[in-house]
Amino acid sequence: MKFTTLLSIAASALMASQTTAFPTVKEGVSEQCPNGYEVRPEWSQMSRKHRKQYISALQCMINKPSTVNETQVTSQYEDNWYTHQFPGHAIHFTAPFPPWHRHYVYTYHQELRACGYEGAMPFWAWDWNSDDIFKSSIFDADPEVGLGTNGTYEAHEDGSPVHAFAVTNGGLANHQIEYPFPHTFQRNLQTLPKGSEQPLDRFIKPEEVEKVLSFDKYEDFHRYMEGAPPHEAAHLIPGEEGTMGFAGMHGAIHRMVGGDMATIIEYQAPSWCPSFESDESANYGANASPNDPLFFLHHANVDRVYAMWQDRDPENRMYAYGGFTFHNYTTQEGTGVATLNDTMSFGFLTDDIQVHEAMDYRQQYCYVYADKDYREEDNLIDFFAEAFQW
Ligand SMILES: [Cu+2]
Repeated sequence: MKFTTLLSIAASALMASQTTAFPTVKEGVSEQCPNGYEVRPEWSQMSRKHRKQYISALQCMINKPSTVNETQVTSQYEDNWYTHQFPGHAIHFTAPFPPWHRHYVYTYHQELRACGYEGAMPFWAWDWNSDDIFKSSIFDADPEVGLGTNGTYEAHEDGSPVHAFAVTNGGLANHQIEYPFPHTFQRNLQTLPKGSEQPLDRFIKPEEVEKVLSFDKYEDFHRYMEGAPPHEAAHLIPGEEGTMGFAGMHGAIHRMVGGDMATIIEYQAPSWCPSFESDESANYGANASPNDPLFFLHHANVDRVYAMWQDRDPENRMYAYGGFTFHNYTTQEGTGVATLNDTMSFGFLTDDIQVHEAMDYRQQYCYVYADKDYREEDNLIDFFAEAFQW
């Protein structure tokens, strides 16, 4: 392309950017949020600068020593995984699922900040990308600004895998997980993972989001959004009573991304692990899923759906809460009566909080979520960088 043509494109981009750039902090303040509300962007809306900082911050967390007082975990990056694993029965398929993960994602964002990331916590809007989910901009091989693509399957001559579904590109290429046993972090992207009768991308459509927002009762909302464990008849999920294979929008993403996100770990799993086969992509609990950085962008979107549900009827929904406090994975039954004053534990990662402290995301955490037309303000610099290959 001629240089003059590039210049004229650049000039029109400059004009366009003046109408499409948005501030990263929304106007308006409150007593609780004197600096305004951060706008959480979708990954595709982030500036190149922020995506680059995000990747460097992940590297920084990998290089920081563990602050969790446990011997098996060696880095701050793995502290996050460890913290999510141990209260598993209390935070999945139970009432605290939405607020616990809200505070967890917030804590992770603070860690990214301490590692030099200056932007707001991004999300992965699978509902905006549901026509072809694996074409989301989040799957990017770029070593500076990408989170990597699908894993690769490499086999020895006898057919046994070298690194089954190891992610070998992007900013976290070949990242080694130390615990519960050493492996390269993995992805096995498929819309029809083994064990599913129909493609799971049907659960992440905008119509599904619309449906979940229509439930008035908190328990109905959180159950439909989270989904049921695999092989469990979703007998408590509204509209799905007794049917098998209901994944929900949250569960569908875990299972479709596969690998660490679905807790499919190495081919040679230790004896105490449930038996895995390298071509399987079932979800046996997803507790090791924070090993994949996509986890936090996925859960930011889960939180966005929760925020949208609250905003539909703030008076009745902002502090709506109830259901079970414990899920028994063997009997698939819930026990315990959940209340707003229950304590949520984050192990050694951060202080315990009570449920009611994680309800009003705007006033308690000072953020809002971007709309589809939002762009971070320095996208113009991105444009020049791309046009002139800086
Ligand atoms: Cu979780």
